[in-house]
Amino acid sequence: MPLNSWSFKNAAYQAKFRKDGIVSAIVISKEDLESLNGIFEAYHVALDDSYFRRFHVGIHSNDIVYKTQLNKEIAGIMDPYCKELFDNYRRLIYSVQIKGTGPGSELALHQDWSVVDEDIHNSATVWIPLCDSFISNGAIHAIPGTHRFKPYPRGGTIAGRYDHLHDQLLPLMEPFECKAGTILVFDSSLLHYSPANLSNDYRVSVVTTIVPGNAQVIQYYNNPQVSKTKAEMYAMSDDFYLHFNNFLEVQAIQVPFGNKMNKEKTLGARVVNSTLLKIKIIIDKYLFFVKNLK
Ligand SMILES: O=C(O)CCC(=O)C(=O)O
Repeated sequence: MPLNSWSFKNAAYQAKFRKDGIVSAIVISKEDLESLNGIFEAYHVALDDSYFRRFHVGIHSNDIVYKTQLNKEIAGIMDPYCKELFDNYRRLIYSVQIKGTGPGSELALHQDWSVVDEDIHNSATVWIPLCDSFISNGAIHAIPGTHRFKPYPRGGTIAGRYDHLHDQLLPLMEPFECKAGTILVFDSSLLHYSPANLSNDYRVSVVTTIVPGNAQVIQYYNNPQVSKTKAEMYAMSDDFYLHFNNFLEVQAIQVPFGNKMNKEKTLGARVVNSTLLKIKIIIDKYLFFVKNLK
């Protein structure tokens, strides 16, 4: 684990997270689940049908009032659960994601963006499905253990190192089916994806990110005209996703905001050999097991 980590209060969750980088934790109450569903419905009545035929990410909205209100309302329900689960953490904003139905709803293999300097800190995505999440409606799949790989900068202007290996890595992906209201926590650097939702109903999830209590939130920015090998680091506020409204612009013209830090990070090379990567994943799992034998 990095030097400065948030942690689970529950030792068994913490040990599992160290090993796999993903933990299916507690399930929120039925009443709170109903409230979250009610909040989703209240804020999304006007969405047209196309939102329910693809994967929609709430923070991509440019509507700051919508994002601010949604964050506030979800916080009222979810913050007590975060307090119960985690130590030494701060959370970024809450939002929702809609996994529509049909082939356009797949979310291909990826790692989530870096939001802290992962040489010293770690961060995690906290994801709560508002209905049961199972394989045929696109359960999250992940390759446990891949959060231990050396971290490289990730972000909107940086091509994923592994994204093109989606098909080759599929056999190593494990499904994490969850009951409605389960709090699933996964390291931001974990390799994961969710297949297309082939059921008849869209699936909504609530999502946030947690970082260590005293970690600076950051974003990486790479302009290939300036450097092909380094990403610049920007200090961001905890609520930067509220103000970030150029997610969908062409990567290279995204304008960074926040305060440029006097720090650069070397970009990781695109991984070319999937067989070597698979062997590395298997050996790493074995070494972790051996090291932790008591
Ligand atoms: O909701 C899903 O199906 C996938 C979510 C995900 O991969 C993410 O939030 O990074």
